[in-house]
Amino acid sequence: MKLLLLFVCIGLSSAQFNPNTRAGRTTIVHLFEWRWDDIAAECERFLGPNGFGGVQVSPVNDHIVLNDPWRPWWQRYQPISYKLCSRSGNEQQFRDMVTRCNNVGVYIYVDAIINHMCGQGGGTGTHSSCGSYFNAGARDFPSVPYSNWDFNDGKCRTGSGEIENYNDAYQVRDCRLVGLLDLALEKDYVRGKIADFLNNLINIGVAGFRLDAAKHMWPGDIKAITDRLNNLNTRWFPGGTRPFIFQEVIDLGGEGISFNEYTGIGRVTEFKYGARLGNIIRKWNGEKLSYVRNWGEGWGFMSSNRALVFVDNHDNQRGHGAGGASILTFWDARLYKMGVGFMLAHPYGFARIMSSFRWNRNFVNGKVRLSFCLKLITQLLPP
Ligand code: AAO
Repeated sequence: MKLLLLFVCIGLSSAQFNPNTRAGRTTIVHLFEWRWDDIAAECERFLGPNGFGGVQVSPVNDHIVLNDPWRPWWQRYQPISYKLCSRSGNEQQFRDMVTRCNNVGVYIYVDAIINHMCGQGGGTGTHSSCGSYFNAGARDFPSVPYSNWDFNDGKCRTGSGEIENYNDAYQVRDCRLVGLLDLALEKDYVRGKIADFLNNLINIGVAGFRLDAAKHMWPGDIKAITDRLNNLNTRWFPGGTRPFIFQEVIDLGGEGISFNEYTGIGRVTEFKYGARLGNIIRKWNGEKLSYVRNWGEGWGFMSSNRALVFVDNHDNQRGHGAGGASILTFWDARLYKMGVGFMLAHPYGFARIMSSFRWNRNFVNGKVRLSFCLKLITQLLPP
């Protein structure tokens, strides 16, 4: 009996590391900013027939709408409530996508923004993707509802209220990340609201979550929330299946927080993977492909069964987040294909590939780059 209980416990706790993909399907793809209708069609037309395991989708819930710069992609990382509407589609379209993708064995992983709400300078009004009223200055989000009691303002000890030093684990968890209103995740009430949001998605049929900004949440708080999550919907998954959890923790070494603090809860993004692979493929610092003989743990990466690996992500392919100049992206098409090919062929970690969009690099946040203007002027001038 004791042995049985032990197996049940191991099964329950280890399940969050399992991507829940169908047998033989070993990769998911991030369809960044894709619309729900398009993803549903893509699952049926291409991803299912070609053996993809699943799709990481952009944030699904109500978020701020910004005009300056005009509707940037990152507005979706500023929640206003947990209603399901965004430029990817409404709740009905989301449900339809999950059903159609699940039916062809391609599962859906939601990018969950649970560390914070919108930026503190987000203003007041109904400029949210669902048209919900909010007042960022007053910490008032009635559509959840959250009030000023539910944020970490009193707890952060930096003068600015912002993260000022990444070597201080308290700042990183209790202060604002780039001005984003930091939720008090130790509160039972806040944990409950987040668990309700994620459980709603689980009941609709999703297979797991990317936990955005996990490094900015205390591991104990994340665990308290994931422990409250339902098992997956038995219409598509065996009874007792736990949601897959992968946490965005940027640990390139040298900071106050280590990936190790999170590997007990779920998988963790291994940011060293893309950074080091970029060096090898670009042949920087004299690096060679022959050096990958011990690729993985031998390179100081986390255990393979804890790692979520990727060549680039939605941040570092466009100069946000971390990874550095070595990161391979579609801008270097040949090298990128080599990097992605290597990742798909190598058994280390659970792989995610990237499907994004091309943009004009001469425009930054809606403004024209100076170098582009100068180039244009010299081209227009008579020789
Ligand atoms: C926007 C505006 C801000 C404004 C804010 C609020 O850009 O100016 O203040 O709204 O109004 C995304 C965008 C942000 C955007 C945000 C909200 O990227 O630009 O802010 O939506 O709309 C840190 C976090 C990591 C985070 C990353 C971007 O740790 O969690 O910053 N990624 C996620 C998402 C991302 C999203 C958010 C979180 C927020 O993937 O899309 O933001 O929901 C160091 C630290 C890292 C830190 C980086 C960047 O990295 O280690 O933890 O990432 O700095 O600040 C070397 C080091 C490396 C270091 C790096 C950069 O490589 O080895 O460790 O240098 O210094």
